[in-house]
Amino acid sequence: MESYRGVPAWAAALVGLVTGAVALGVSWLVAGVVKASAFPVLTVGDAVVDLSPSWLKDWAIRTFGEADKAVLISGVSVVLAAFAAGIGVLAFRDLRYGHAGLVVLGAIGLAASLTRPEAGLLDVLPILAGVGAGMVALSRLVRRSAAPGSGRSGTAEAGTAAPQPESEAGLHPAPGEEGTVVTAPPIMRAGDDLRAFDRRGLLTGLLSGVVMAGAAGAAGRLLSGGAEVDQARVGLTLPSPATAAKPVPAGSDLKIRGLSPFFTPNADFYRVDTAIIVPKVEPGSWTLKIHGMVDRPIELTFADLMRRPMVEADVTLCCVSNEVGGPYIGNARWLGARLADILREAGVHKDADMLLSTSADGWTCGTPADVVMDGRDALLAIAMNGEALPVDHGFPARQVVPGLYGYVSATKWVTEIKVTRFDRDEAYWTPRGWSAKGPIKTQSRIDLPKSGATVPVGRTTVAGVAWAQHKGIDAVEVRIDRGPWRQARLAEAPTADTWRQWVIDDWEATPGEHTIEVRATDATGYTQTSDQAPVAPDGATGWHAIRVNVA
Ligand SMILES: Nc1nc2c(c(=O)[nH]1)N[C@H]1C(S)=C(S)[C@@H](COP(=O)(O)O)O[C@H]1N2
Ligand SMILES: [Mo]
Repeated sequence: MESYRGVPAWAAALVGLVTGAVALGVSWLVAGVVKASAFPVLTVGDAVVDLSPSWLKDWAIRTFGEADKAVLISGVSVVLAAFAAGIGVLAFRDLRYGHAGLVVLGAIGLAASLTRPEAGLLDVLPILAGVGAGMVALSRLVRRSAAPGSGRSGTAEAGTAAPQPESEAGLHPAPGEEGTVVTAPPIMRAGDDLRAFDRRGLLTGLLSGVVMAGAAGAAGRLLSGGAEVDQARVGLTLPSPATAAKPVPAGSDLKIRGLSPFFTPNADFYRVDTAIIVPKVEPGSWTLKIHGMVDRPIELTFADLMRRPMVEADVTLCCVSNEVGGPYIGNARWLGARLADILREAGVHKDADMLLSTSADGWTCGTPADVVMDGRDALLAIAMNGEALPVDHGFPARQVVPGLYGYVSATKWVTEIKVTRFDRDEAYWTPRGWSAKGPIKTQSRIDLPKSGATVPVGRTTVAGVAWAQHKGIDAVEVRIDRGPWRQARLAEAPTADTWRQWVIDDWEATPGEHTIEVRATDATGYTQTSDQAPVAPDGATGWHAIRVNVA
């Protein structure tokens, strides 16, 4: 048994960390080479997302917003780093313990990878390679940093075969070893007993480990095909629409500073999904399978899709997780093929009521078939605001259905639509505490002034947006300090499928604290309820209210 007890804990922990980095780097490299469906660690993150209880996920989305994934990855990384450091410490007690630690890490990675819906057998390879590389790195690092026999640090030959502390114990006993007379402190001090701790060997070893890990990881990322997908996306020439969008009336954008613009630029468009790294789907190999309760299953290639008559439509997308007054809503001009036409070609059975769509990363979504077939602009979209779908927003193709929350309609990176029934199939969020069906609730939001802002005394503009997709907004009312409701002036909107801006420009703000509330009435005559409902299971209700300080 090899034991190197004279090595300080920080050095042992560093050895563990670099071992972990090498293992990861090599596994990423192999993932890139074999085109595995995901990178290890990120799969662990994915598994954490899927296994987390809904309250935790909801809390994370609420607390961290769009940074929720970064926070998750940081969390997984911190745990992993602590584990790796522990492996280093163990390895200096007995290399076999360190190796066992790596095997445990690999087993966690395997469990996470193989339980992913998109998992293939190939996903095993990166993890096996990573564990193997980690073992080699760990053995080498341990031996390099604990070279006995010199009496000085830094003289041991880097990368030489393992020193044998036992065999040399008579001459240069390793500190702390049973039966020796050396009384080395467990933590090294400079110039002190350096016989078992080769500082230079350790540092050069760590350095080469870091370089290897970085190079392997970077190569893996390159090989994973992301660059090709970006190229394909940028090189895409969009077909011109067979059906153009309804002209946007002149007054649709009030162009008030601080008010959400009528069209949300792609770069500012909210993003919600369960993907930790977004699927990079090459349009050349993308297909959409339509099967299940149909007369003729269909498989569309991207070229097939591009040849179909294109419909342009302005649709406001909204997330069910959007709190009253929240940011998870955006309006865009979409370009795509009409889903209903494609489904009609497949021949949907009369008793089918659900379209269960699946994304390239295995997420699923259940959309009521009648909604998609009722003539609204339900699209298989390829473009957003005049450019190919951004990768984050579903390149090369996604669903867009006006009037339904994103989790039941807006599948990004969509690759499959199974025509089925709600009483036979369940989509991703349904067993996680969200309603199987999710029509968008009529809502309104105050964009300015900002909540908590201090505004000057006198005439003050209050403005925001209101939405009731596919019904349309008929009125927006605002009240100050629970006084009488006043009608806001509504901006135009091309169709009932988008939000509408609204404004009050004659509020004479008086000094002090004021509460501003808003409520909308949709074209069915329904006025937003003041009852506050949480986002789960089917969307928040209540009036958006803000407080401002006038001074
Ligand atoms: N593949 C996939 N598509 C998805 C999701 C997802 O997690 N995975 N989330 C849905 C949800 S909950 C919403 S609100 C919309 C958000 O679309 P966006 O990110 O383009 O704004 O995408 C939908 N499509
Ligand atoms: Mo959502």
